Amino acid sequence: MSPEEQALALITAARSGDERAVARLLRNVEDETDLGLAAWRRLFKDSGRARVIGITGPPGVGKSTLIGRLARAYRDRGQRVGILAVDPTSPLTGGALLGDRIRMQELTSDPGVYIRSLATRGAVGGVARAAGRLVTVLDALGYEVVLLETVGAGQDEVEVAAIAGTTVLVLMPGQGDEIQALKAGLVEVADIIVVNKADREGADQLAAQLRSVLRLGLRPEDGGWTPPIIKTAAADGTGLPELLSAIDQHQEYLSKSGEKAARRRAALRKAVWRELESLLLRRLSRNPEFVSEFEALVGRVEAGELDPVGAAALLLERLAAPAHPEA
Ligand SMILES: Nc1nc2c(ncn2[C@@H]2O[C@H](COP(=O)(O)OP(=O)(O)OP(=O)(O)O)[C@@H](O)[C@H]2O)c(=O)[nH]1
Ligand SMILES: [Mg+2]
Repeated sequence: MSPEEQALALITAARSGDERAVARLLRNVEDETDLGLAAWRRLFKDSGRARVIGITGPPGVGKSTLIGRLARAYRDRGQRVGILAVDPTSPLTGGALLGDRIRMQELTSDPGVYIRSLATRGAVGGVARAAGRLVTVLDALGYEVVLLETVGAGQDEVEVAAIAGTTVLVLMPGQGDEIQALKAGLVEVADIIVVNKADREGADQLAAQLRSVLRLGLRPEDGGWTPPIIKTAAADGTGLPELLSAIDQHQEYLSKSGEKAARRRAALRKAVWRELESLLLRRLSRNPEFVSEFEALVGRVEAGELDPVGAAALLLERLAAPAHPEA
């Protein structure tokens, strides 16, 4: 069977509720196999329907606990839920992830919920790219809500946040996290800010602090939406109705303001650009004539005849006007 045929068979199985088919599909998409690529391309046109909610914040603030609560609430609304956890540190044996799994055990037995962890790739942008593709697949397979957990730290996380329609930044009192979050630029990508562990001391102070930070105009570019600050205790469910309604309101704002369409277009522009880059590089590196031209120019740079920019410009010129056109 060709990769396309295999992909089609897997998609059909996944749509009929075969969880192992879903897992195989996602694994192939993440690993960028030929099958995965074929599946992703086929599914792409059916995507764009799910509400994608990013849950980000420093380690240990309660993101997974909150996601468990949200997932249950969406299940109660009769929606299918996909959960992707981006594990920043350990590919397989991550303690945090293991903990998450145990906490999420009740959910894993529910066929309407699909949970998967996503190992971080080395390259910047690797996580964002893989996460984006997996979200597309879950979306197209009919998961109406996709919850994306990331530990807020680097550029990748900010990019992951861009995949989400609604980004929820989770903080907790007593860690000085708010300062770090500000530094990491996370407050700027947050559509909703949650002060979790509100059962602990300092939640009101943290909320007040954040409120004044927002009032100082950290988001001058964003006129239409002021991120609400919501206190929750994910452990017992306090504040969950408020969080759910804030997410609903933000989703409505996204649609009504045209922001949703604008974000989708920006994401698509980026996606096409990325694919163009990778396609171009792959084609060129497989073209023997180009490769020998390339090596020759590297030799001239080595000999001091050219600098790298000059060499690249020459390569580009020759691409536009091949030296040996096939007649
Ligand atoms: N007191 C209190 N503890 C909580 C609350 N929510 C979560 N916790 C606890 O905080 C710890 C961390 O919770 P997680 O949900 O794993 O936090 P996380 O942000 O997903 O952590 P990482 O994935 O490791 O970054 C666990 O022991 C939870 O039981 C809360 O509202 N109050
Ligand atoms: Mg977690």
